[in-house]
Amino acid sequence: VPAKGPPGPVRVPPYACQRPTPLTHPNTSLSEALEVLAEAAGFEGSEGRFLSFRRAAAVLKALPSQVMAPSQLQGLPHFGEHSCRVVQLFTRIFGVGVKTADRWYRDGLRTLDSLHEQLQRLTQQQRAGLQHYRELSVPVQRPEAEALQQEVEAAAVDILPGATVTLVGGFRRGKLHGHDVDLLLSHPQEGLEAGLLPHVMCRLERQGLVLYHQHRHGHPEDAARRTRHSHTMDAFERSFCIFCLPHPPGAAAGGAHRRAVRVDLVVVPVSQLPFALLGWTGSKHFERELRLFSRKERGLCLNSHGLFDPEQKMLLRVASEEDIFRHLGLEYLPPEQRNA
Ligand code: DCP
Ligand code: MG
Repeated sequence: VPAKGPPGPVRVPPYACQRPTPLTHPNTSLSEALEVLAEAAGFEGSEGRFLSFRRAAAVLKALPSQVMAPSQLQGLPHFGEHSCRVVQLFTRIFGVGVKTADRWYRDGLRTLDSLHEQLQRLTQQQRAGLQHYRELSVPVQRPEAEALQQEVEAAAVDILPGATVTLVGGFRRGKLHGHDVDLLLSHPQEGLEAGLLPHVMCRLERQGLVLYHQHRHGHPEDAARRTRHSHTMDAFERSFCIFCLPHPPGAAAGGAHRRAVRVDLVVVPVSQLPFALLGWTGSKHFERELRLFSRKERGLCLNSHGLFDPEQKMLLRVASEEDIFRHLGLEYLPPEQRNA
């Protein structure tokens, strides 16, 4: 290999699911800038621009060396209007999406204080989000997430021996901090996981761990139908929670400084666990491209419940995430290479 001159063009496959994307890479500042632009476009409701920026950022993250000519990236459109910033502020509240934030903005609301004066506008979830806003804006650290996983696992195993609790989301990809803690509950014997979650929540509430929670019933038995119609939202039983950390770092254990953290608990029948693991590990962009790749390149429908072949009209059976990559004709990417 000749060592002279600038590095030649690197071959980058078009889909994020076709290439490894590590957590750390040499183009952080550029990719972060592009992600800011993507986020801004998303908030403006411009899905097309959101995707273009997000895709460019993801490509940068997969490059093995630093980009030498950032001039290629010049000429990107401006963003950052006042309305955009306010909408961004509101959507950082747990339970508030772009639509709600936008409606509040058009109704003249500009600050969190103005929301405190209009609590009747807010759902229970949004009130909880507003109440714990400051703490929830502080990233969750990896040791905190692992401590919570252990608390939930201890409760689950005590109620149902053999129950499993898996830390997914960004932490499974190796991230050191995140905006929430995503946990999958399951049991090696199909069906035994049913009814577990309410008992776990009761137990954790008695331990004083739960500041807020909202239960959603699941319909995982609809998996086949949902996969056929490629629904994006999954149908697992789920609890949207705000937990109080067992031992706040930096404060005396058991002290008054409780620290609120967003937690999602998702109940998964073991037959769907590989799909749920794959779907809940992210990144969101990786998932989006993986599903697009499955549909466009392989004619298969993938979601967190299953993989459906519309020609054979059947769900493909798998025992692991590796099996899913194999079915899709993709080289296996471990969680830490799905940081697209
Ligand atoms: N997910 C999903 N359905 C939902 C919510 C999330 O399938 N209703 C998926 C999308 C992500 C993964 O679960 O791939 C985790 O979602 P997060 O929003 O928690 O994203 P991360 O964990 O990657 O980021 P962070 O570290 O900020 O929590
Ligand atoms: Mg997460």
